[in-house]
Amino acid sequence: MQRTLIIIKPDAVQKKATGKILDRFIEEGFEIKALKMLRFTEEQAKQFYIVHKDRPFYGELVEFMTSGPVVAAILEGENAIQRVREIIGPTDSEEARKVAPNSVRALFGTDKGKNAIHASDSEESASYEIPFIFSGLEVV
Ligand code: RTP
Ligand code: MG
Repeated sequence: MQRTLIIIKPDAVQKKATGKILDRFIEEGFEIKALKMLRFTEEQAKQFYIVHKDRPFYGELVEFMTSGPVVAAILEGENAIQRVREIIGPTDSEEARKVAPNSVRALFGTDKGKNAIHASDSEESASYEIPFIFSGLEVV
């Protein structure tokens, strides 16, 4: 069993897609081990995405992630990190609609910035991101 972090991004929360996205992961067999809505401060969003600090899109990403509430969850399942990445699809929602039309980003995202959902991409990122968002008391 493995745990991964997802964040339903401001665009998808605004579109009222939260329930549909969570339901998709439940139907795919994952168990929700923690769940909450929050709004990132600029400092928190910068720290969460610190690996991208030198990328040209960093400022835009921080602005987007602080633009409204998000919904974060810990999902548990067999090979969860890789399987969840497959279910969310490629970073760019426009590309996702071509190559993975049933993926979460194809269904609910707009483009390569506003792409509906984040998911940890490795064990290393999951072990940074999970305790960044959830305290031990919040995990069942
Ligand atoms: P995430 O971390 O959010 O799960 O996305 P990812 O692994 O698929 O993509 P990553 O390369 O880690 O990029 C993080 C987020 O930055 C925004 N982005 N914008 N405008 C752009 O060129 C661009 N590229 C990336 C997206 O919101 C992306 O999910
Ligand atoms: Mg990433």
